[in-house]
Amino acid sequence: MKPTHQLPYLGLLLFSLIPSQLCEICEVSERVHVQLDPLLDTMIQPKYTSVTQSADVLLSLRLIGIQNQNQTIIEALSQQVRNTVERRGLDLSSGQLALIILALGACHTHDETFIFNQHLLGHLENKFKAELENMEEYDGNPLTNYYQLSQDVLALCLFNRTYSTTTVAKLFAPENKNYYLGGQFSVDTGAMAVLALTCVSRSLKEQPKAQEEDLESIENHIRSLVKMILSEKKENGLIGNMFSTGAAMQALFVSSEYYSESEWNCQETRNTILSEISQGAFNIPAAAAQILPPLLGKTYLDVTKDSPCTYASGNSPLSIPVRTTVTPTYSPSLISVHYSVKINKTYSIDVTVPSGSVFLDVMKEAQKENGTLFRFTVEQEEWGPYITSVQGLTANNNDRTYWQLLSGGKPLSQGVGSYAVHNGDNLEVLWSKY
Ligand code: CBY
Repeated sequence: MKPTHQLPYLGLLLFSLIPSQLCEICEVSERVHVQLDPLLDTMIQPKYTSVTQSADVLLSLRLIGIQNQNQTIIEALSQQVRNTVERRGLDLSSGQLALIILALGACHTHDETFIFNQHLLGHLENKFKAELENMEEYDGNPLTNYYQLSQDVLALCLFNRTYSTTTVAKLFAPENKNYYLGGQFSVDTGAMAVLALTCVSRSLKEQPKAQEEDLESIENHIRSLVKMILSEKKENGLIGNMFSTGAAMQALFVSSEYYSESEWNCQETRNTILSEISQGAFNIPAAAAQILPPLLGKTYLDVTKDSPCTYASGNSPLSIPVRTTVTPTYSPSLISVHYSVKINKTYSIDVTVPSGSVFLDVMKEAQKENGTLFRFTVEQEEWGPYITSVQGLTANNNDRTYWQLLSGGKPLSQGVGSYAVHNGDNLEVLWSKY
């Protein structure tokens, strides 16, 4: 009799072990930690070009837990992030502020006092409110996007601030158009939403009088979003594209009760990512910082865990490699590419640039040759330069317009600062709606 009685408890125990087990199975083993060195090398930059780059890197390093001898690096990053807040004040988008809070709040350090003294969570509540007001005024379009709204809810939830769970349940319904960018389900966005909703559902369950209806609808949203994320899995294991796979892995780690083991081969995903790393694919700080935590089994939900962040397997944290500077010794040859600006009409030009140039160099060269047709403006974002206007026509979130980048008619999965152009490329910037 006895063993049968215990079975349900055993089942429960095993069930509660699933999420952490899944991370451990997929974690990069200590033996191959050197394969992560290129990421750490990319993340540590002498100068970060956007306000959130240093926050992204700080959050990532704190989550994975690095060796004590590297603490000065962490301290310098934290100082930079705090300076940003003091310099920029409220002139940050909601998601940027949320990311900064996650980075400063990670691992319970003295930075928590800074969050408190500067009332950062109160400011975030206001910014989240402003996003909702904008949605009411502009046909459901937020000031920023749903990736950032998810970051907002995640930060508010992790730091136990007030927000309406009914609003969250309504806002994050899987059929909402904001999960789609250019008609395509955005894996990054869906994954960040799963992290936020998981935090909300876990904290609802802890409350004595759970709001059953909200909880049920939030759990249904998580289930649907996980399905949508898994349906973007490619043959090689990537989910969406290379740059959304890290967020997708985090989402799948925290939601393992919503899919079966056969639906995701985590090792395959990890191995493809490791091989991409060895080919230099994650060569900008944001890309490196976002892929590192899930490779070590960490997620953004670990930010406020009780135990301070230490490396998942206990005793051997990563250390930052000594920078190897590579000085190019070759003199570049010239390549020629075709470049067009498309609005209703197409404006084209052939330009010559040194080999090794990126999309932005082509745009600059075209602008030099014809400052009317090819003039453009650019802003520094987390992932590098972002084109805000061409020929004076400016992207606008309220009407979901932007300048889309294409090569050979296909949308690029890299920005203007990182896409390396090839001889004979047919590059386009296309006035589009997402
Ligand atoms: N982060 C954000 O607010 C951005 C959220 C994000 C989903 C983001 C991808 C994912 C991430 N991890 O940060 C996102 N992109 C969004 C929301 C957008 C839209 C921005 C406008 C808005 N409403 O806020 C928009 C306009 C649809 C968009 N991205 C455009 C583009 C193109 C930029 C072209 C330009 N004008 O300069 C581009 C190049 C796609 C194209 N072919 O035109 C693009 N994005 C790309 C490639 C990317 C990926 C970058 C990968 C890389 N190696 O550089 C991306 C990671 C990201 C940044 N976009 Co958007 C998605 C991917 O490929 N997985 C939070 C905040 C705190 O920083």
